Amino acid sequence: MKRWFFFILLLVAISLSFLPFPAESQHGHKSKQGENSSAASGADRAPTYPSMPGPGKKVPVGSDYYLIYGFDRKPKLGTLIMKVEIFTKEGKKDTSIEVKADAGMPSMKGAHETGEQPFKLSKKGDYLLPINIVMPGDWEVRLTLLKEGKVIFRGSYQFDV
Ligand SMILES: [Cu+2]
Repeated sequence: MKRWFFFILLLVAISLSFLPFPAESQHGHKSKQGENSSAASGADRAPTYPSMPGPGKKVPVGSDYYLIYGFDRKPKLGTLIMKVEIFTKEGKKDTSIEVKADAGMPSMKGAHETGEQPFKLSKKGDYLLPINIVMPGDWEVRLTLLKEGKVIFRGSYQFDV
């Protein structure tokens, strides 16, 4: 009888010590899941724009295209025209892609972001967008390319004025 008593006591002690833990760990798991999902949706809201090779250089766009971008003049105060040319991997100019850009000052977030603006296609098949440089300092252009409504490329260019 004594052995049974100790055995039951042991079982009770074990279950008592274990019971609170699953409840706590479940709670902890739940809050972690919440953090994870909010971090994931945060990533959806703020896509990343890797730095592109400089103006005039080939920038790979997926495996099927590349682009070359440039400006009508050295960046300074006033209106700057950004030009983007898109080529197939065979080097043939392509005008089937939608090009957009947002420009702003990384050190003054929210101060003068232009918002995402669409480039206009010229007769020569160049994508053109005027960008207003409203103050000296650090600037960044964030480029987005879409094919059939889907983003196929994001890239950025940083420069000082
Ligand atoms: Cu500023």
